[in-house]
Amino acid sequence: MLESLEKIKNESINDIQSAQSTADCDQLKSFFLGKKSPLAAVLKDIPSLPVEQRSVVGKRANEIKQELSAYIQEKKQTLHTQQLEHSLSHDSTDTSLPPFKIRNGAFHPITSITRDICDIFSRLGYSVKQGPNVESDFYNFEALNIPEHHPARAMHDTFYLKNKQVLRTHTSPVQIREMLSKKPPVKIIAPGKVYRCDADVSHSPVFHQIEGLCVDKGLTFSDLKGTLEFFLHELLGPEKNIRFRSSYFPFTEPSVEIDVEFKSKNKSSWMEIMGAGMVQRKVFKHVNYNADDFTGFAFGLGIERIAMIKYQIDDIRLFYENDSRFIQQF
Ligand code: FA5
Repeated sequence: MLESLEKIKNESINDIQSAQSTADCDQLKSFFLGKKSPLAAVLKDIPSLPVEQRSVVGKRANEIKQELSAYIQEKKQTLHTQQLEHSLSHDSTDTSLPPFKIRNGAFHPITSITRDICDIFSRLGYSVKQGPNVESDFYNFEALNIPEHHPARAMHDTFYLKNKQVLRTHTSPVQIREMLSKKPPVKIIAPGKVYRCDADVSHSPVFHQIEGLCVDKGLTFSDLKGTLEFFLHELLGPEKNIRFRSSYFPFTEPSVEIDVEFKSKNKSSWMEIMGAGMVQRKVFKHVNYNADDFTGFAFGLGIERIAMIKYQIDDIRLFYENDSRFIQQF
């Protein structure tokens, strides 16, 4: 038995000597010292030896194990030093090259404006809610008083999915979700992406809106006007001219659209930024609110349009090109 132990040792040392890399050493270590190694097989057989041989063979087997382990470690260290010396003398680095410039990150203007808007409404007591981007026909249209075949569906260039589902065309479905889940009073804003089959310099197929809904006893159109005037002057500055135009939405009555003075390069005009109005009684019916006890106002604004006004950008597509030189300006 002692002879075969010495044979294992000599063969192992021969193999270790011919290892070419540190990875070879790792492989040899598990081969010679692992659970399935020839040495382990000897150790396993010790109980079957005559009693007087057991301690001699066991002692020698453990000594060989330690010797091989130290030998592999030494070989690995030698190879590691050789590899390092080789790469230092062969791989060259030009230390005279200028360092890479690390560019600072910046929030996308849509993100910072969304945060500013949420901040202003939080100060007015609104809480922030979210809804799914894939909506059912019920939440996106039906409950907002836009039944099938209603001409107002044509106002939304909708991406239809299977099973009467759509990519939401506005954030207004969050109004319905909130009212169905809670009794009045309600005071929420809901930022998020919306989708329409529409594209030019001021329209994008994916854009961002923020919905607002306030329901309570005795709210009037003056509350709507006061809230939105306060909000827009906080966001864009007190000197900014805004105007309310009467409009139509099936889910509000009366309805308005709000335009903000828009100066780009050397021309000045108006840009429509949001729709708003007093919540339609039929919408309250869908969510089981008593329209004789409660009134409410709602609004939905386009965040890109606000960013265009605030930063005097005249092409909405610039927001989505992910050019870091554009984003770093804000
Ligand atoms: C609506 O989406 C209504 N849900 C808003 C509303 C909510 C009215 C609550 C009443 C009560 P409208 O389709 O007009 O309305 O869109 C609202 C705003 O989103 C627009 O004023 C505009 O600022 C922005 N917007 C609309 N379409 C696009 C588009 N394709 N790209 C970028 N912004 C858009």
